[in-house]
Amino acid sequence: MSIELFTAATPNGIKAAIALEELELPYTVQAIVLGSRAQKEDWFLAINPNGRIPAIIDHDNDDFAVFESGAILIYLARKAGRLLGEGADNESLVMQWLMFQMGGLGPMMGQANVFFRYAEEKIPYAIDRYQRETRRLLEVLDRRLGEVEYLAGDYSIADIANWSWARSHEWSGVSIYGLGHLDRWLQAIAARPAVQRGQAVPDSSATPEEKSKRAEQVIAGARNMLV
Ligand SMILES: N[C@@H](CCC(=O)N[C@@H](CS)C(=O)NCC(=O)O)C(=O)O
Repeated sequence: MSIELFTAATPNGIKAAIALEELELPYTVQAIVLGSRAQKEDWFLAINPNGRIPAIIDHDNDDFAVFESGAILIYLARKAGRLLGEGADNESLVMQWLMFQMGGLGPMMGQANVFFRYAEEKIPYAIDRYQRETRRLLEVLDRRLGEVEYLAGDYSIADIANWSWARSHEWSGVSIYGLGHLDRWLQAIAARPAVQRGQAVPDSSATPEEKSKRAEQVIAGARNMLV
């Protein structure tokens, strides 16, 4: 009995896998092919009514299902009793920076990806709007990381959530030039073995050819998803 993770190799998807790895919780993976719209099928909507990944089923807890990546991270951290901040104030700091990602960085980078990378019609106003907002949010992270080692002081699920998005700034067409604290933090988290294992779930394309093929598939899949 363990946790069943429904996921794909996207920023929200790897968040859950990284948390499971960091928290050393046993899990199995069901890879969801987003481009084929498996996430919109009835069996999946019964697990996540929003029809998106990630989602989990906890088979140790009466098959309790959880959707929304932020809620998944909180659920897993509570289950393992780690990475959630100790004491009310520290837990609040973790929540603040987790919500910052869920309500800000994720949605803005997601829209930057749509208009800059996936949409066939290139709309300069929309591209500029979401890229500028992404850069602004990355600057907020940089300032914070100039004061503390990790977003909530100690390493937590807030770092996992923000890192999973911030690491792919190039895919959104946003530079982190001049953001040295952010760069330091990006590299420190990338070096963690659990993060390396989690970010390779559900697949890890090794060669540059495979990676470039995967990028093309992601764009084609995203266009199919956006119809
Ligand atoms: N707020 C949700 C967003 C989930 C989400 O947007 N997932 C994307 C992948 S990163 C997805 O499943 N896209 C497929 C679709 O839109 O059909 C969360 O954080 O879990």
